[in-house]
Amino acid sequence: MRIVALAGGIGGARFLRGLQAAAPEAEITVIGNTGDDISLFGLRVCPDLDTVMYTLGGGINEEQGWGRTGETFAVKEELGAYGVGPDWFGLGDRDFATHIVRTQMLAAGYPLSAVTAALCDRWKPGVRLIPMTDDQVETHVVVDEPERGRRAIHFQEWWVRMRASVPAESISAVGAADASPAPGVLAAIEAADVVLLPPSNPVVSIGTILAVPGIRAAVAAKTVVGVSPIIGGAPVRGMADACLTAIGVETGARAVAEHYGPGLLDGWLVDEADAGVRAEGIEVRSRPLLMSDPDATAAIAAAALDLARELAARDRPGGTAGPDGTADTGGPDGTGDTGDTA
Ligand code: FO1
Repeated sequence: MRIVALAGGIGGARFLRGLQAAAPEAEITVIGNTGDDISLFGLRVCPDLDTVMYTLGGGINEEQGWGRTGETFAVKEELGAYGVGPDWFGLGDRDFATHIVRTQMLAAGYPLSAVTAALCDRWKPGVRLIPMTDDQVETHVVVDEPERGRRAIHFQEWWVRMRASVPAESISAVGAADASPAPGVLAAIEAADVVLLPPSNPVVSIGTILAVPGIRAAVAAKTVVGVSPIIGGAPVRGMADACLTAIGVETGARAVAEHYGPGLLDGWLVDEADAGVRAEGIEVRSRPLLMSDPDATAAIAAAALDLARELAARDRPGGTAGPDGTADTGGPDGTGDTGDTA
């Protein structure tokens, strides 16, 4: 079975670990968000790519969900001693090595997709991790603070230094409109049996990936199942509510489904707290969505795959979902015939 997942940072990476457990035989391609990328101290930092790579490769700081386990901060302290900032972004010594290797390879002319593949040669995440684009895209946020007035700042400054405490007047993926999908992205989507939208930030993670020309249309042509990052009107973690408010979308499981739209989403998993949610043209199912432990996460991923199989069978000419919702013809699991004899 071929699965493509669009992933952002912490929530997306944790979901992917559950997906691997739920579908150990599947060929999983992860299209990673690069809008969070930032240049610091002359180095290119790719938070969402690294979070997926470290989480699936076993090097993540589990409590934080980002950065390396067993980290030290001697370099950060020395930079501080020189008065060289910023000091609000916690780069550890081990993490610096990743950014040095990445920056060195980028400077040598390798595209980000090749750099990411090279870094993954070490970490062996068990998925193919491709950045959404090799072109530079950065999410910037316009804020208006009394003492400093209106200005655009990098997403990381808003997210990490300000904790999204200052309302974002607007959020834009700078460069996205002129970017091209990285090599392999469109082919992976087209070959996929199912595309999953993990419970990543729908605006600055999934939304940014979909903003790269060509990706949304390619995804929309497939069977797509998403997992709500909002439970009972609040984000499970992070500050997706601040991002949703910035684009005028209510912080709710239904509102996010409608934001993605029935043109994109075929299925949508919501938590039991949102069991009554309906969204026009989208098959909504409710189940526990808290990724409280690996087994719970694997069960969520399995439910997403089951829904995808059911919807793929329903949408296949001549295919019908059986009474228990299982596919009665060949489907994403790749078994059986297509059901038609033509
Ligand atoms: N998040 C924080 O809240 N504080 C940090 O100091 C911080 C440092 C950091 C360093 C490397 C990295 O890959 C991620 C880091 N993050 C930090 C998380 C990052 O801001 C978010 O993971 C994503 O950009 C949003 O998904």
